[in-house]
Amino acid sequence: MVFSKIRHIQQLGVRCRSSHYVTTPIFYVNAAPHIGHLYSAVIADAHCRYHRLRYPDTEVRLCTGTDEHGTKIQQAAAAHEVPVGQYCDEISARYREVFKAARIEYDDFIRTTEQRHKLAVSDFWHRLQSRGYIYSAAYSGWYCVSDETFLTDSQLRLDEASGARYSLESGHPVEWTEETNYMFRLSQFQDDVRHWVQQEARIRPAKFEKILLDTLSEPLPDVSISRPANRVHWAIPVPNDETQTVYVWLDALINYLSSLGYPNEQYLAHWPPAQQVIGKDILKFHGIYWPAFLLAAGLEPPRQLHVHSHWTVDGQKMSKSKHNVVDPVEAAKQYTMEGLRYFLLREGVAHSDGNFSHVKALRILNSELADTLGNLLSRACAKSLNPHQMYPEPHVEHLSQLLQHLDAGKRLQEALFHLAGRCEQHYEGNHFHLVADTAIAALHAANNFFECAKPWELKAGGSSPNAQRLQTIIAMTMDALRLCGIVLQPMMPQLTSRLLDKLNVPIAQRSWRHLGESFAAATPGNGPESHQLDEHSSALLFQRIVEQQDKPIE
Ligand code: MET
Repeated sequence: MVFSKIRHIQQLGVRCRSSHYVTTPIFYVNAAPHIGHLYSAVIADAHCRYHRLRYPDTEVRLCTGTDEHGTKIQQAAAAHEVPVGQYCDEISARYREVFKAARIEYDDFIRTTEQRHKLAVSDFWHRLQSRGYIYSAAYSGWYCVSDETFLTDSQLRLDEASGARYSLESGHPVEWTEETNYMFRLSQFQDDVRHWVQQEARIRPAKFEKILLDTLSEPLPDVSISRPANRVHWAIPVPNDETQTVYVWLDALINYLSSLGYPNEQYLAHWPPAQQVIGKDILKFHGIYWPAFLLAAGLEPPRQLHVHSHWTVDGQKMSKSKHNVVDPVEAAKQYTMEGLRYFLLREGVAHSDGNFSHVKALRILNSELADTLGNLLSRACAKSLNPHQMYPEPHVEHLSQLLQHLDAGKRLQEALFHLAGRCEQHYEGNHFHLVADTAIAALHAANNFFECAKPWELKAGGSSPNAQRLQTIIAMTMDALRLCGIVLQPMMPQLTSRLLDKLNVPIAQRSWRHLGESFAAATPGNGPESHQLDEHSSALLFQRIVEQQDKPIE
């Protein structure tokens, strides 16, 4: 039925470009955003920016937003003595501010308190109900408010001394709950979900596929999908039963549909999501509940889940009680927002937790962005070597001389020659740290080439062989900067745009396609035509961060 709808829409001409729909989780508004939230958004944003550069004919769509219902939000608003609606508005706005500062280029920011979302939830509920997947039952179990989920005995830890129970995974307390709920027949989807999980590159990294398969090796219990309205009032009412409200996770997951306009058929132009970026703590909801809900509703589940790990701070878990939660706005004051984006993508790997340490951030940003990338641009733009402020063309004889007889020239050519291919491969797997490794290695090669070629021993100006050799060295250096600038755009959109502006590279020549076509060092004479640098842009890309005297270095 879904597929016949897709054909129908294609016939209407709605779907003219292929779509690549990417989502971040929608974030709970019970507290202000921290770097873990920003990290999810930065991954999704860098992925989408790469996709737009690499596949310009694809319509890339990125959605994010805030998750605003449930007990946890009710309690947080009460603790702050603010009406819950106002509380949601305030925190949701803070997410938008942080994402704006971090240049998260989203197409939609959805809030689950919006009317369009409520309509989608109601329609989805009807679908599940009319297909016979919902029933009402008395239910009792341990509910974890912080995780917003019921947990089974094997997911709990009992504190012998106090008799209290806690979620094994998150450490948060649980409470015994007995109520009448609507249940979803999750148990019927065991095989279908397993089949979905096992498809090639469905769950990445593979370690998380294994975790899901372990869960699926035990029989899946049916799951409660409503709560009594007198307990959880800040939620969407169950259609035709005002005594119950929709379980916050069912509500939240449906955002991925409502953001596309569901139940209006226009959503099919983008459905299913090409990639959903999630943190490992919400794997069960996206890797088991979500595909089951969709299959039950007759919709196609997502093509891929990209699961990332968490951040520790100086080796410790981030938590309010330890007062070590890193606020992205504060961190950006020290590192700049581009620096913070770079650090998160450079240091974070999907399969294991990253460590956020100030010392490491300083070391990486100073050595890679200031000393390696920034310094090379300043040197190539120095008035003493480049008095007319040009991005020159290489001279063919000098180019072949530098490439054939200078080892550092050969190494630079080699690094640039493989740059696009290697970075492409890394971007395809969201291995941003490897993209950075590859680009920084090419920039090291360019710095080394610059050192070995000794341009300061050559006299600028005129058309002497010396001046021509100097121009060639500058041309090759600027090519390295231009190519690395292009590949790093998804990770640092603003810093690279300043770099490419300074080099006066037209916007139309900053796409992935231009990496291969205009590689002067590998294809002599094929680089951009000699042109003036942009005098209005600064050659200072990234200022070294200097540790304040009074702040101890841990
Ligand atoms: N609000 C959830 C969280 O922050 C994610 C919901 S994604 C549908 O963990």
